[in-house]
Amino acid sequence: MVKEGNIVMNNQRFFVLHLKWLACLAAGTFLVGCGPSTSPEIIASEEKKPQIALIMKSLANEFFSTMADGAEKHQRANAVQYDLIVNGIKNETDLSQQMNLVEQMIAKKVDAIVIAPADSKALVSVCKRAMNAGVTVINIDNKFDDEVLAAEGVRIPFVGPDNRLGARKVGEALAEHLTKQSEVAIIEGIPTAFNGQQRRLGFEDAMNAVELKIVSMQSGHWEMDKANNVAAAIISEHPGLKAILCANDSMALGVVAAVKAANKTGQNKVGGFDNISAIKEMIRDGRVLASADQHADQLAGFGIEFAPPLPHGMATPWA
Ligand code: ALL
Repeated sequence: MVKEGNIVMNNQRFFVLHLKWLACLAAGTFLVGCGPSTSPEIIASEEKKPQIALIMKSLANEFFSTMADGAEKHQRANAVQYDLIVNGIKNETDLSQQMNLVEQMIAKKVDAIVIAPADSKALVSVCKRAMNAGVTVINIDNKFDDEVLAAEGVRIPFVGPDNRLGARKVGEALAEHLTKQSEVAIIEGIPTAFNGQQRRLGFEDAMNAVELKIVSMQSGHWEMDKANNVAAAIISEHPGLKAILCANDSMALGVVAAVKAANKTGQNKVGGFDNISAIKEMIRDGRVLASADQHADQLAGFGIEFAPPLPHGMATPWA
């Protein structure tokens, strides 16, 4: 697959990392191109257009509002080919609301569901119900758990980035500013999210590679306030702490505030993941050292293009 993510850093040194976008079947192993293609096949206007439902996580997180905007743009560029229904949940942990959304989309008889699951295990069975009802399911962003997919006997294609590699690159960027045995902390996402687990592993890879000391690893559940509380406690418990790596930028915002409240700006370096707009500003002024950009605006579009009810060859509204 083809689209790329970037690592962004402040202007002390700038480099771009090409994160791979992976598309694979649960049991399988193929990489598929989901990039721009040619000659759209136009569906005759009297035919019923496929209805695609995008089901995301917390719309309070800019990552998902950007994803929604990108998906709507993609639909406008392919308006003759499909209709889009955009759904999200209120907070990161509201699994039952996300399950309800899947049920509602089954009842609505949509043709395909493109889902960024809030949990890698809990949403599999409702997606299986959707498939049994004849709905195509495409998994984006946060991959479903392979063991649960196998236990349920379903194969669901996944489209998303290499989270471990992205996090490793963010960790390496931070590590360049630290010396051996410096104390660092990791703030994880929701522990049952596969992409959160991968990011934690990527941060650990980078820290271990240069012998930095991970003194604390705790979950901020993807949320700013929770990460703020967790970071405040870690900072006071570890006065020698040098850096905090965050599995997403919402949490990095909370950590930057905790660092400021402890008068440690500059002493505690911060890394994030997503490159949301508030973080771009902090990267410019050095409050955050690095973040990974996984192009939220394009991710849903690539998932939609992978949905079999649609003809191949859609217009991609981004260059
Ligand atoms: C992940 C996304 C984003 C986001 C996080 C919080 O699945 O990749 O990093 O910030 O969910 O919901």
